[in-house]
Amino acid sequence: MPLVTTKEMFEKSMKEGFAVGAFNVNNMEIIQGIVDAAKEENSPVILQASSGAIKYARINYLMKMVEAAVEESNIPIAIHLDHGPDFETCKMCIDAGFTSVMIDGSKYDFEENVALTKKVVDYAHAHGVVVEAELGKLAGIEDDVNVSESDAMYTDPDQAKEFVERTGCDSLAIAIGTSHGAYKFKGEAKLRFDILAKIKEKVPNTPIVLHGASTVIPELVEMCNKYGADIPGAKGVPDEMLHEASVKGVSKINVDTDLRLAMTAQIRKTFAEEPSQFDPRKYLTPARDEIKNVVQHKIRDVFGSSNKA
Ligand code: PGH
Ligand code: CA
Ligand code: ZN
Repeated sequence: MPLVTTKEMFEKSMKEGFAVGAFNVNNMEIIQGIVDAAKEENSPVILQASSGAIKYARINYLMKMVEAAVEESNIPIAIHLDHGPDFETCKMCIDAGFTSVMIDGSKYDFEENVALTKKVVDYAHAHGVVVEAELGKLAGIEDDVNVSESDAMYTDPDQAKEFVERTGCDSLAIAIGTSHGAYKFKGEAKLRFDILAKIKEKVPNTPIVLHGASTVIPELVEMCNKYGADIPGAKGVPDEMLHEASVKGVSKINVDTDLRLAMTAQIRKTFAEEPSQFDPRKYLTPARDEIKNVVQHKIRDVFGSSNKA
């Protein structure tokens, strides 16, 4: 199966009430771990690269590795730009063969966000590529953007309708209380499912995207800390809430932090337990296996996308 856009997987997700996992990639081991899990679960999957990941891995390497993953599998795989900061970055990815791009105009005011998103949509659609846009602001750190908690804003359902109509975007990232990174909640985790329901009412046919959706898996945080890390008080979105989101109309769930934790926990463990070992394959193999475990759990037990390929 060739690389696909997210169109069909999202249509199926809205009809059947599950979410597709979108996992951030920046090297070979991460791509292999994710795709091996999706293959075993016979699930569609979105591989996404931020502009930081593209700077790190270089766009040609990323594309070639994703193409290799596609050749080796017969599940639907989309390659998506995560948090495209401007038109030029979106255009670069479209020209390089990405099947989906996000233009993140959430840092601008409403009118500027509409204009920028519309410009990306026009170019993308002319090239058979779909566009995710964002309305509302998440707290926390994105690759290049740092939004303070007081600046975070829930998505306004009425604005969402106007935004989708005026931009023609294919999917919409919303803010309902999640944030990027390992420190999402100081107290209890809380998501505004009431706002999600209102948004679904206003734009019932637009796939909804949830960013900042890592669980910040406690066992992995513990393992990192046990082997020398200093990540105290980290907290994410519990599995039950993500499952609820996937049933209540979220079509795409973004995960980056959990993969970082998975990789780091296993590498730290090998370094601590086998200090005489210095073959990268010896610590990258368990790291890749842990990524696969994490992704497989999410697909099968939380997002509900097993056997939806
Ligand atoms: C994300 C990932 N990427 O766009 O939204 O969020 O930090 O919760 O993994 P996390
Ligand atoms: Ca944003
Ligand atoms: Zn995000």
